[in-house]
Amino acid sequence: MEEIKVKKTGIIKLQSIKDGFDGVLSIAECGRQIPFDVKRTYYIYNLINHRDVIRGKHAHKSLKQVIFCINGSFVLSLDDGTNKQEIVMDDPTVGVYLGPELWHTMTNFKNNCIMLVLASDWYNESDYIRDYEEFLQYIKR
Ligand code: T46
Repeated sequence: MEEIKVKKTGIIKLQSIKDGFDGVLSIAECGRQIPFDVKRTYYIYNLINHRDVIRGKHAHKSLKQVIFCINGSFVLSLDDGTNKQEIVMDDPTVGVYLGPELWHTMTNFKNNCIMLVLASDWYNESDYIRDYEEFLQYIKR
């Protein structure tokens, strides 16, 4: 995976145990690979590969997350307000840390893509910034 230039993010590589024809087991532990205690897990699936299919398009005020692509692939677009970068997510052993105040968008879902997200807190809509101009103002404050 390419080097990440955007701030408030980072690559998280999981330990994987390959078991020949019996598959692969990948491990994410809080306080080790995951830099926060996980309070919520969610996964997103049944995604169609169409240019109009887009998820994310928001930032969080304080939530920390790690996103994985555990099947298929998608493109994760990151924007810290200054730098922008696109990352192809296609390896179930590689996660991306999504820190607070990071605009993120997911597109280009292929091959029965499944996203798995580990989050530091329960769902709270007031933690979301869903308007890009508001995001730019928020990070300038
Ligand atoms: C994120 C990216 C990576 C809940 O009620 N509880 C939940 O835990 C979540 C995650 C969502 N929802 C509701 C809120 C919306 O009414 O489910 C609906 C769809 O959520 P949203 O449009 O935010 O989905 P995405 O894929 O754009 O974003 C999700 C997470 O919400 C977000 O925190 O960072 O995945």
